[in-house]
Amino acid sequence: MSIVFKTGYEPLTESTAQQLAKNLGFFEDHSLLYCKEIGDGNLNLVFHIQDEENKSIIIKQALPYAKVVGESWPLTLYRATIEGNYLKNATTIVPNFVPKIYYTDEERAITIMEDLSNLKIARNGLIELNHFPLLSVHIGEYLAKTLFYTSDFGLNQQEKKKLQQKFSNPELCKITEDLVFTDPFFNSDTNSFEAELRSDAEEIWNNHTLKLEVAKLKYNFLTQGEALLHGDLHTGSIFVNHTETKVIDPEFAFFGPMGFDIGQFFANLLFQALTRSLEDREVIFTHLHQTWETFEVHFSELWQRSSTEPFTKTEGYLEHVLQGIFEDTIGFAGCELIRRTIGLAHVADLDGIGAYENKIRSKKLALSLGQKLILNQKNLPNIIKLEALCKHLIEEI
Ligand code: SR1
Ligand code: MG
Repeated sequence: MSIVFKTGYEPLTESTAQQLAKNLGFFEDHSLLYCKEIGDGNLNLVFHIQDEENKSIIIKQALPYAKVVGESWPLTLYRATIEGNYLKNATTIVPNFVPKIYYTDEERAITIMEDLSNLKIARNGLIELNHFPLLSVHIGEYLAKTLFYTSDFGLNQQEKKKLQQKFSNPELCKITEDLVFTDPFFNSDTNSFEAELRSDAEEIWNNHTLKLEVAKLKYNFLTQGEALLHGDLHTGSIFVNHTETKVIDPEFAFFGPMGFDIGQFFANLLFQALTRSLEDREVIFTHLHQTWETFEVHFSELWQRSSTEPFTKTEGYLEHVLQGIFEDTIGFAGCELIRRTIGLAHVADLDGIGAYENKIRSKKLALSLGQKLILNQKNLPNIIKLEALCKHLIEEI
């Protein structure tokens, strides 16, 4: 199938991206530019453009199909507008944790933003055992502020409903509904896994109790518009170094359950916990603790100080809300662990493991942990219990 483009939309090439950057005044006409397409994600084109004085920008363009599958999977260009709107909103809440946005063009599905190539994609850095001491403190604060200030607690409830309309994102939500919450739990064509994992996958497909819990989590994702989510907050959506953390790629943004963003981040940290040696594992558990603690501290502080909802003064309400978010986080993390292991769009934390036996062992661990999290959302009241469960599993398998 070949794609017919709407007027005004044309996928950029390295050459047209440079020309566009000049036309928009980012560089002089006579500048000598270096441009490279560096997109390594599943969906978009990303151009890095730099002049001879090292001034640089990023041009990101949505493609009208899912790059990871090909033109047979058409996909709305409107996701670029969603992404731009999310980043503009986040700039007002957490300016230090998102890239600067210089320009957006809805028709061409383009976002021009700050070049973050002095930072590293968190997933790659963690795989290389780099230390990012502030990663989890920053993400905990990012989560608390972005979720609180777009929820019915931190935003005028009429304004929240209006904002919700702006972030209606059905096509991208459907990807998550299918790829995270449905396909991995059935014998679906989109799944992909090694032959050695077939019995583990079949166990999942035949586990009625597990599927009932996944159905409930999916329903939660479909119906609970608690706050504006990033919607795809895995470690590939985070740039980081020793001092800075920047969240990118919010094209899946929509109003959903708060625990989804936290759960995705948790799951992608857990891939590291499952694949590292004993001594390198501890730092990951520290990240998990720090993420939740920082989230809880900031969220509670905002609740006391800036809430617009009269019932937030009612004793026990905050604890009830936090407990609900934590339980959701655990369940959503479980789905993400399973999905990245046997579903579509795997992670380098697992697929990049060189020794085949280790890779299969780690994947079995991820599947087992994923199931345990889904089945024990209510029996894992805190990170200490989650950590104990992971350690027990790693020793067992
Ligand atoms: C077809 S898109 C596959 C995945 O890539 C994105 O990063 C999301 O995680 C999505 O599920
Ligand atoms: Mg992405």
